[in-house]
Amino acid sequence: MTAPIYYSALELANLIKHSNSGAAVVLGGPQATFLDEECLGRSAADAVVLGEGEQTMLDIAASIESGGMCDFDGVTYRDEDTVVKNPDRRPIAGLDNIPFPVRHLMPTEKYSPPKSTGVISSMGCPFRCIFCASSNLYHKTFRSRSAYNVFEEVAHLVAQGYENVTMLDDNFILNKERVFEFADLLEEHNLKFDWSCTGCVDSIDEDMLRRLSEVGCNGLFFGNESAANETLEVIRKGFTTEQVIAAFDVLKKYNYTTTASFMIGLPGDDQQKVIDIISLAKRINPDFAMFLVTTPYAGTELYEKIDQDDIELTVNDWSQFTLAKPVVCTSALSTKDLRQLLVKAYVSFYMRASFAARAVAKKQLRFVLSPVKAVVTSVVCSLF
Ligand code: B12
Ligand code: SF4
Repeated sequence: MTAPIYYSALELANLIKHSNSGAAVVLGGPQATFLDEECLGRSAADAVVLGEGEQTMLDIAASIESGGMCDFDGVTYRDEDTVVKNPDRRPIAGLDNIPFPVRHLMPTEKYSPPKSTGVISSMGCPFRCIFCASSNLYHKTFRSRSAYNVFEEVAHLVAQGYENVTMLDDNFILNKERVFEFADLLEEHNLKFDWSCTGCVDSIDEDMLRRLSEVGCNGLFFGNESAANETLEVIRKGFTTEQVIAAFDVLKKYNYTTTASFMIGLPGDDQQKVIDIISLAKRINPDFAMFLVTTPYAGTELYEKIDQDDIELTVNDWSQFTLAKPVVCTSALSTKDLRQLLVKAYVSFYMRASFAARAVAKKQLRFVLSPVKAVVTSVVCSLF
């Protein structure tokens, strides 16, 4: 579970337990991992899987089957009236040994074409951005599947009629050698499908972008966050605005569909810094820009040190942690300011004639309008 679905997941756990007290209910995912004891205190669930669940869930099933307890690493569990917290489990070593997801259980026909799916080719991230739970969730390490194993999964997907694949990793392009190897495999086996991936601007180089565009990769997602180098340093992003600008200049050469994400309300943000973010977004001119309000999720340094940074929590309700509604304020920006700036950012980025012209030229209008409409509606609704 993630933060916004926290209460509904706990409610579902209770419903299941109340209708069948013999059922074992196990929770997992980032929010449960970081609030494990609280989850068991607030619900009737039996156990929480800490971090990655592939092996731990199998161990839990085996243990329940043999009438035992979930008393092993990687699990916090309920033992009658007490909650027992075990240490984290060691990260799974060989990711290639994890079977591919059982996608045939997904009713893909209910989703509009093209038939699309996501692939996870690595776990974790070596960086430590203060607003992100990923490195804590995955033991501050980056582990990846081999290029061949990822190729095998996508070959299987293409054979099943998938036309579009998104690499949902934190940073797919981090390990260049693996990226080139993957590209060679796609070319060698003449595998044709549209795909996109994630990256950090400091991980790209022109050779890699050229190579990826040759093998069907047509979209890249970047978290750029701020336009101020001092803020990028505070949040430990590890790159500068100059690198962002240079990266997007190269991306345009290869005709990628780019998405750039920015955060509004980071420590030290004031009106001017947000205006600078909007200007940077227009300067680098991605196909899509996302402006998200800074949200201190459990498991992040921002959440742990909320009172020490120039940022204050104004909402304690996890269901509001959606990135579209301010749950914080900074010393210079109230929650009302943040809401207004969010609307301003979306309106000034998307309501440009040049943006509409490009969307029409790239046949993206349909893709642009629905998410923009959803975000703008949600932001406008939250104003009242
Ligand atoms: C891809 C992604 C998305 C995609 C998902 C696309 C898709 N089709 O799956 C999209 C863009 C939709 C998305 C949306 C959101 N996301 Co997101 N997302 C990610 C990302 C980058 C990867 C998730 C992933 O698939 N990982 C790979 C799988 C294998 O790992 P996993 O999900 O963690 O699951 C493992 C364990 O956690 C555990 N586990 C997970 N669930 C369960 C359940 C049970 C019962 C058990 C036993 C175990 C278990 O076992 C799994 C296998 O090891 C993570 C960051 C990260 N690296 O994890 C953020 C992350 C999960 N997202 C996050 C957030 C905040 C959100 C949003 C709230 C943001 C928003 N408002 O848009 C929404 C929430 C959506 C929802 N309904 O819950 C946060 C969660 C923080 C928190 N404490 O809640 C993360 C950690 C990033 C961050 N900011 O730190 N996200
Ligand atoms: S924001 Fe991206 S680069 Fe930073 S820690 Fe999270 S996944 Fe890694």
